[in-house]
Order: sequence, then C-alpha cells, then structure tokens
Amino acid sequence: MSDMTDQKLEILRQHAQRSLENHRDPHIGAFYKRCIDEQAPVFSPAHELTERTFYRAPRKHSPEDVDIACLGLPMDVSAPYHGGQKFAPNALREASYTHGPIHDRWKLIPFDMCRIADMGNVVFNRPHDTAQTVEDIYQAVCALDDAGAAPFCVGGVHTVSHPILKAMGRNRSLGLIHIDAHADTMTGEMQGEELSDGAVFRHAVLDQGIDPARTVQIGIRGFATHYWDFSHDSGMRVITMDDFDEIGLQGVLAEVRSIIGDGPCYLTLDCDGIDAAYLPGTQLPEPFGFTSREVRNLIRGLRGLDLVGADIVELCPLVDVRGTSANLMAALGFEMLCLLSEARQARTGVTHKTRW
Ligand SMILES: [Mn+2]
Repeated sequence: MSDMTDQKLEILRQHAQRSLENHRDPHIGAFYKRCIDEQAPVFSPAHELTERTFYRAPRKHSPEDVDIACLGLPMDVSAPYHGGQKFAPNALREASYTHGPIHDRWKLIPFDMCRIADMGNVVFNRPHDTAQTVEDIYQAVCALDDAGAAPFCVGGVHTVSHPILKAMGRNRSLGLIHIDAHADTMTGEMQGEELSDGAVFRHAVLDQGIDPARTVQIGIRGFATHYWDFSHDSGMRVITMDDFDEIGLQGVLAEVRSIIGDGPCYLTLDCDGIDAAYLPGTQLPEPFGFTSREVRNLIRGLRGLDLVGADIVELCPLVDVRGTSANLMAALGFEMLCLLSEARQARTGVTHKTRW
C-alpha cells in the first residue's frame, strides 16, 4: 500500500503507457517519430538487423550529400608488436549498437544535425604493403574532403592518421589534439620501415598535414617516452600523464583551447591513451593512464572547438576479452560524433538531417 490517491495512480498509469514519441523533451519525441516514419533502425534491437553500420547510420557509397563520413580503415601493417587491428572497424560497428543516438548529458542528436553515413571500409590494393595502404587511405580521404564530407575514421593502426592528416592539410592549416600514451613522433626507422604507428605525427608535420605549433599531445607516458624529441623540437605541446595529474582537467582544457584557438582542428584518439585496466584490448597497453570517465570528460571538454575530422585507432579485437575495450571506444566514438556534428553545424550554419 502507498499513500497515493487513486487519481495520482491513474495519472501514473497513463505515463507508464507513454512512448518515446511523447517524450517530455519534444526534440527527442520528434526524432523518435521520424525514425519510425523512415524505418530507421536506430531504436531496433541489434538482432533484428542484417547489416552493421557505425551507430546505425545509413550505408552510403558516394560522399555526395554527406556531412560526416564514417570510414573504416582496416589496416594492421606497420604495427611493431602484433597485428589484428584490421578487425577493429567491424568490431566497432557491432559495439556501436548500444551507444547513441541521443547524448545522455547534452541531449544532442547527431542524426538531427548532420547527414551522417557509414562509407564502409577502404579496400586496400596491397594490404601487406604499408606505403600502398597509406596511399589508398590518402586517396579515400581526399575524395571525402573534396566532396565536403568531414571524416570520422575508425582504424586500424595509428599509421592511418598520417594519410588522413596529409589529405586534410591540403586545404587548411590544421591543429591537432592527440590523446595517446605515446607521442608517435619517433625519428629513424622502426623494424626497417620509415613509416610506422610510432612515427605518424613526425610524418604529419613534415608533409604539412598539421601545424606543430597548434598540436597538443595528452596522456604521454611509459616505456617509449625517450623517443619523442621531435615533438619538442617541432614545438608541439606535450602534456604527460604526470602533467595531467598536476594541472588537472580544467587546466589542461584551458591550455588546449589557447593552443588550438578558433581554427580548424582534428582529434585523434589512440585507445592506449586510456589506462590498460580500462582498455586492455590493444597492441601496447600502458598502465597509469586515463580512466574511462577522465578520457570522456577530456573529449567533452573540447566542445566548441572547430573540429573538422577525427579518428579512433589501435583497438585490437583479437586481444579484447569480452569486447570491453570495443565497448568503451564505441562510447567515446559517439561523444566524438556529437562534437563533429555540432562543430559542422556551427561552421556552416546549416542543419541537415540524416535520412534513412
Ligand atoms: Mn598512437
């Protein structure tokens, strides 16, 4: 028994029948109704679906009329320790099914802000040839950029960021926010290769993909730290994990904003930036890193920057027990999709809805 009146109980019975269509946030109700009308699979359980796409975005084959292009880059050559990152795009499609479509804090709905599409995976001409694979990625991202679509790339090893930045840097001076345990600016060859996932951002600077004076690397620590002289030589701001502990999240974000400024920037998230306890499913897991909430709050703190592209890299499903690492990366990917959508809308002043 409770002290509720019959009248109050009757009102609650009516509320209990209410569908999302009549949500108390009208824009959520309208989005839900649109998804029903368009038979968008956004609210359907995963097992009813036949094709996996990132965050249930529609699958497109051409970048025409696409604002944000999700692109799988199944590259695992050029990794020094072990491969298997080529399985990440499909694993993240699967994991993305339980993330989005509505941001839990800000109530943002990326699909109501931009035309988002899953462009599939790049099919590499010679998947065991690093230089050719990098060229294939460069061509694919040039095609997206030329069509005006912002890339949201899902790697693959971190090497993928080099051709993406080289393509994006053709038409703009690009700042970089780089979350990682490793600065990935090593000089010289690694295992006989000039380009590896440990030298991505040295190449990105030398090929004028990014402006090192507008580059911030966050979360740096661990066994390879003595390799990163080029970061300092080129003028990047390197915020180690120890710095993060001393400066704190708000201090780091203030510094990021002052370095990046109002200009276009790109966000790259290497999953080993996150502590190995939260994200073991990667080639070189590093302890003493970000908790899952810290990295989420760091990404959320980038809201308002002019983000023109982003990637998530280095997930290795072969060592991802029970998919916990893919789950975390898919959740962070949705945060990034929200930032990309909002930045795009702010930059263009145009709202386009995704149609299924
Ligand atoms: Mn990296």
